[in-house]
Amino acid sequence: LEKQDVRVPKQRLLVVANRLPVSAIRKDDDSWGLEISVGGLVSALLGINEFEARWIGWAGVNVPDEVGQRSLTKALAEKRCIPVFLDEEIVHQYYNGYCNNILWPLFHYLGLPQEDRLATTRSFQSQFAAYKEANQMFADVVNAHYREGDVVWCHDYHLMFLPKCLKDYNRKMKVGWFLHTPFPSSEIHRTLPSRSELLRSVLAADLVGFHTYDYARHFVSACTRILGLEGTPDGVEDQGKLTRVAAFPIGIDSERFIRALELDVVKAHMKQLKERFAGRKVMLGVDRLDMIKGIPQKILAFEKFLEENPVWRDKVVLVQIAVPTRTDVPEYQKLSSQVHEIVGRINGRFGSLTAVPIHHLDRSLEFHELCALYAVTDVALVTSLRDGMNLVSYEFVACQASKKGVLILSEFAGAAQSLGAGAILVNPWNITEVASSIGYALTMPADEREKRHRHNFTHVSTHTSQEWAETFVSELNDTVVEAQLRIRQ
Ligand code: ADQ
Repeated sequence: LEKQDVRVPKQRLLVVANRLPVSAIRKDDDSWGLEISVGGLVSALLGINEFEARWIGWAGVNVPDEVGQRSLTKALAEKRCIPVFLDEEIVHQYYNGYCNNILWPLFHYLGLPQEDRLATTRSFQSQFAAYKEANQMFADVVNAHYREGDVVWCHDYHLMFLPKCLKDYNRKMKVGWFLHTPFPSSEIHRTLPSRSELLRSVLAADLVGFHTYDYARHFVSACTRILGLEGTPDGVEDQGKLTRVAAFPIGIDSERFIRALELDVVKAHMKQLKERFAGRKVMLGVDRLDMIKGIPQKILAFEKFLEENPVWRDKVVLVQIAVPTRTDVPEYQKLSSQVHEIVGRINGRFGSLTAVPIHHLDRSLEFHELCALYAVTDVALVTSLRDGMNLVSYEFVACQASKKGVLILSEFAGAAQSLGAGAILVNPWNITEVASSIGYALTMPADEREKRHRHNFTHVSTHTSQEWAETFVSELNDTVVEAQLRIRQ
């Protein structure tokens, strides 16, 4: 077998995402410190054995000098990572501007920025130009490393222009694109000034994937209504070329979480947490601090629950972890102050000298701490206003084998389609409904909890991130083969 493996090199998979799964920090002696972040995508690809994966993306650091670029490229090569160098202005216009200020809110149904229409239009144009320029820079790097037979998998809303740039270089390149956010209704997408150009460039891919069937359907509708193309059960057809469009729901590496619970370090964290919250039920929220996660709405629902149920006031605690992201975008700074203000008010109102009802942490937790927290939780609250999938809900379920806690889950998270039967589904905008669901979850009989948990646990442990990645990549391979066969016939 080993001999065979040597003689037949594995097919290469080029994974292109805005950020590499590595953070680079330049040291005083001009060498580089690299920190790997084991996110969902990394663990998903670790499980794919038949491909040899390479990463292409931005390392999250500005490296203006050639010497630095050369040494970083060399250091990253050992981690199978290839950097795309973006200067500060491009990052500001492309990443902070077009990606995070325009596409992200729009795809989550929060609309386009409206403050000052003229200024917005002008900055929109320059940000879109920077977006295209950045995507072209990614394409240049992919093209420079591409070898015949490689499969190229582009990720997310940052790189919607990339499939077209790649096909312009080489029509034979196998290109897939996957969106991690929702794709909104075509009525929302059509408000975007660059709506047609973006759709057309995504359609240049051979396979286009979404978390849910609904997002895929919205995308096909946008192509038929905005571009006037034909939607088929398999995707979108344009002048005889079919772009396959399908749902590929992501999962997690559930075994990694299940195994972690057996570690002494995690057990020690659990013991500490149990002592800390003795006599109280633990409710948990874990989110990036982002408008889409519905954190203020969640906390207001918890306040309403305490208001209406005085007996619970010293018997329950809400632990809300909200790690700040995109801190240089003003809306995110406003959200952070808003959350702090609401938490302060509620703790002032319902706290005592010895305990407060909400523990709010705005920092990232280390993996083992996070697992321990998931495991000691009685009720998890995932109340995203919109969310592509939401992996926190999956991670919570994976860590609940012994406790069998309850998941309250937004019907606007993609996860509602997979974990809906086991969770309590809520409309996160309806604070009264969320408050009464908290009461229901805290008093749910053990047999009902067990039944709901079993449903969700079976799903989470069988629909893993590895399976997700494998399915997408093998379908991408097959799609192209099919297309080539059609041409030959
Ligand atoms: P995110 O919006 O980042 O992802 P989510 O899917 O919940 O949302 O993933 C967050 C990840 O970050 C989880 O793995 C979680 O453990 C971790 N995390 C969050 N807060 C943390 C903290 N304080 N400390 C440590 N870890 C923390 C985007 C889309 C989602 C989609 C994913 C994957 O917005 O809808 O599910 O991509 O496609």
